[in-house]
Amino acid sequence: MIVRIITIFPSFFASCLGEGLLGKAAERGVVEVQFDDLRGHANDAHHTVDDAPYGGGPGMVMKVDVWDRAIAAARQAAPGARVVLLTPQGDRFDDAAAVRLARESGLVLCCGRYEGVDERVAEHLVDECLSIGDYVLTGGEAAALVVLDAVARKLPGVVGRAESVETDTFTAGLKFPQYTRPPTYRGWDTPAALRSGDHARIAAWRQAEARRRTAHRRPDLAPLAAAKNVRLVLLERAMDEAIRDPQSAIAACATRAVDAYRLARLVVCVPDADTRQVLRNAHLYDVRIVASLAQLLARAKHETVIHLADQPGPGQLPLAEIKRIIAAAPAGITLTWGGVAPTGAHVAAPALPDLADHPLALAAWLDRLFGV
Ligand code: 6GU
Repeated sequence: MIVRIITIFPSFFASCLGEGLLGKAAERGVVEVQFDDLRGHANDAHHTVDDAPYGGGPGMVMKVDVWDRAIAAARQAAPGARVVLLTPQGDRFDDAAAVRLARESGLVLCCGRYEGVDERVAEHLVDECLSIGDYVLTGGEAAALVVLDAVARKLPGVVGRAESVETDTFTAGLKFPQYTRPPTYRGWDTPAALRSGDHARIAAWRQAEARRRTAHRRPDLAPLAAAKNVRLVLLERAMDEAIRDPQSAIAACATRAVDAYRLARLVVCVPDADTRQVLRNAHLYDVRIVASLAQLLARAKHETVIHLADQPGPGQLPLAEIKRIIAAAPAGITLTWGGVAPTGAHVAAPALPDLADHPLALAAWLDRLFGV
């Protein structure tokens, strides 16, 4: 990936790019970082890049024509690259944005300075504006470095084990705590579970700690973390309608919900073999197609199964209880909808009792469970 940084302070980046993972990534050619000094695009003897703001006020504003020339040169040097202006006025840069930008063939990071950049740069010249958080930096350089680091570690071959990236904080809520030798230091112990050598116990401890921590420190991320282990299974009745009409509200609602709440997967149960084949050939949904729920669960012994009920009935649990069950589940969670409750499943009371089996009821459930 080519990353071109347009800045009035190219030397700001020198030491960071020689060190650590970023340095290695550059060495191996996974990222090629280019610098362009914005002053080189000024058209006067003083290399002026800024001017007083229209309407008055303190400070200076970076000039649109200078940025125009610099960005045009960047687009020529890195064709197809995504051009980003770093500004506290931008959209929030987060882990999902890092994943998205890592798919680009190139990035142009435009570092704003002073009180701001002429608005026409944001409006007409760049592809998007990003901010790294709710605070004001003296310039976009530190932000560009943050973006470059976060994007680079999503590229294959930058972080040693792909697993480290998958278990990153934020992809799955906050991370579990880590310890290394000695086992006890000044009376501070390493948790016994981690020294047990029992892999299942270790995994369970880590998952529980990660969830507890996320819920406590970052409740805003908790639903996202919870949703990661959840697959949504549409049972026969839901599929009947979806098969009859692939544009049905059910199919659309389910596929979009899986994306929106970042559930692990959408699975559909289709008992009829011919219909299964038709669905597979049609590539209608980005889903797993199985003959029955039993087949799906046969390979997931520790799965917690929760059925979202269509009709009010005995033994159903309220939302708060279902949330607790999801938070405490030792392994993955299978949510079923659109049919008869599987034996042994926890049954959640209908989200919208009056709408019974309407797709809106499914949407309401998912939003209450996993909406932020
Ligand atoms: Cl991208 N630039 C500046 N100057 N300040 C910021 C920022 C960017 N993100 C947060 N604060």
